[in-house]
Amino acid sequence: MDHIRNGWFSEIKPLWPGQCMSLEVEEVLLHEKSKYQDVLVFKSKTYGNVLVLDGVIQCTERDEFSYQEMIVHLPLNSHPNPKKVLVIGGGDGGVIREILKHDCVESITQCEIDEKVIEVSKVYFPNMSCGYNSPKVYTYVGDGFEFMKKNKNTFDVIITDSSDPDGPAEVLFQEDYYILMKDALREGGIVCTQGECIWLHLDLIKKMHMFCRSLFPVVDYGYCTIPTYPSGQIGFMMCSKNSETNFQNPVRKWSEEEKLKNNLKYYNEAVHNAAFVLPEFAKKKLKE
Ligand code: SPD
Repeated sequence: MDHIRNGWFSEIKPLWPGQCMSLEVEEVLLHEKSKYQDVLVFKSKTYGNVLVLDGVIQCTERDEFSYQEMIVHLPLNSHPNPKKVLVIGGGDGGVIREILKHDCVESITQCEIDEKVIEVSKVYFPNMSCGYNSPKVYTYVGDGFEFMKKNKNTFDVIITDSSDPDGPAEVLFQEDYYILMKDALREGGIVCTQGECIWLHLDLIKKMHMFCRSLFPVVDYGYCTIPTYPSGQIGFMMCSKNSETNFQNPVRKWSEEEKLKNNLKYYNEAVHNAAFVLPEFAKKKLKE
C-alpha cells in the first residue's frame, strides 16, 4: 500500500514531477492486482469512493461528473445524428451512463481490456456503472486495437476514455491508434479522447494535435476542470471526418425538459462553447 501513508493517499508519479494530489482515506475497500494493473478502491473523507489504477486516481464519486459529461457531450452534441458509439476503455461505466442520455444513440459498444475494472465499478460505483443494464450496451473484454482492426467504417463517434500514457495506455496516445480510429469511423464520424493536461503535458498535446491535423480535416482541443486530476484540468483531443464540424458550436441542443431529465451537473451550452478557449500559452503552442 505504497500510496497510503498516515491515513492519506498520495498520487506520486513521474508524469507530474514535484507535485501530487492527496486525499484523506477513511477506509480501504479493495486492493487487488488484476491481470493488467494494481486496482485500489478507498472511501475518502470528502470525495466519496475513489478508484485508483496503478497509483493514479481515475475517478471519485464527488467530481467524476465533470470529466464524464464533457468527454461525452462535447463530441455527441457536435455530431448531427450519432447512432453507433464505440467506447474504448471507460470500464467504470461513467461514459456509458452519459451516452445513454442521447436518445438518438441506438447502440453503445464498449471495449475494455480489464474486466476487473468493470466488476469493481459495479460493486463500489453504482452511480457510474448503472448503464451496464441497458439493452443498448454491448461490452467486449479485450484490446481496442484488435477490435477496431475488425470493425472498419462502423461508428459515428469513438470515445477513448483511457488512463495516462504511462504503461498499457501509452499506445493510445500515438498516431497508429488514431489511424485505426479514423478507419473505424463512418463518414462524418467524430473521435474524442482523453487528452491530458495543458499545465503538465503540453508537448505531448502539441505532438498529438499535429498528427491529428495530418489525419482529419477538423481538430480541436477542449477541456474541463476537475479537482482530483493532476493540476485540476484535463483535456479532450477531438477530431472530425466532416470538414463542416465546428466543435465550439454544438449542432444538437437539449430542450429545458431534456436538461432536467438528464441531470447535468457540469455541461451546458455555454460551457461547451467555452471549453475550447485556451489560455495564451497553450493557444500559442498549439498554433506554432
Ligand atoms: N490522470 C487520470 C486520467 C484518467 C482518465 N480516465 C478516467 C476514467 C474515468 N472514466
